[in-house]
Amino acid sequence: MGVVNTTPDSFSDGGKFLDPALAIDRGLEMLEQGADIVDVGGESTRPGARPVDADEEKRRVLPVVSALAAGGAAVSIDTSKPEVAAAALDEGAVIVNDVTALADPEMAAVVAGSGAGIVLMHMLGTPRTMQRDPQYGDVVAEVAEYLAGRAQVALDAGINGECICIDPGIGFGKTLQHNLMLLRSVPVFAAGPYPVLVGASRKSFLEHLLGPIPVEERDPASAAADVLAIAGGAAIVRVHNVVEGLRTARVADAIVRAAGGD
Ligand code: PMM
Repeated sequence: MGVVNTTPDSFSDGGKFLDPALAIDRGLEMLEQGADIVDVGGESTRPGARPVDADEEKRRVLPVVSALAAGGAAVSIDTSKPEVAAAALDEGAVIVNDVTALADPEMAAVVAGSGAGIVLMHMLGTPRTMQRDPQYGDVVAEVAEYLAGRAQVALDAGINGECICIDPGIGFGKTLQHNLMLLRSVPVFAAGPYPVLVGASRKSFLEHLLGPIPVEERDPASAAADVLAIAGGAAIVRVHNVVEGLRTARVADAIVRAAGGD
């Protein structure tokens, strides 16, 4: 899954693709580079980010979703607003990536009615508050239990189980230790009935480990996390650099699949 953020303030690509023409070019480039899914977002979820209203979000994302879908991409819309999701699905998006995991009940109805895929992500609190001293008793058990509960909400709303994907939400209300525990526990999440998505790309936990690194230099470190996520059973990795991300995924995947055969 390649990421295109049409926002002024996302931590990695904020401001780069605010012009829809540039965002479309970047998404089509990702498709050509081999991304299976292009994730389009119009509201930053970085720690401390302020919400944007639905009209502004739609203005940012809809031309991009429409052009990428017309260009043959499987587009996922990164939004927690049902109104934005519905409009993006009308423009050809096929997956809703909801970092609030259906917090707005209307979202479940939108997804159920459309037959789209849904990514249910775990977050503690909201983007404005989530990095203020996050606390868990057992982070892996709590995140797993939360995701199982949200998947049940999706099923109860009429969303097909085969359309559900879960995501532990790396960096969303987690300390470095929480992120590391979740990444090493991908097998726990992957043991359940739903495919697992992991978004570690360029996130600040890498800096917490390694010291300051410009975002565009974080891809090899991101790849280390992706390899282990894939070895743990992750089905989708969300990346900013599709060329490197795909090479990483293909090698990791080939090694995983070789296990047991000769
Ligand atoms: N991370 C970001 C945004 N959306 N969605 C999912 N499902 N998982 C993530 O880890 C995730 C996400 C923040 O990163 P960005 O600013 O690069 O989009």
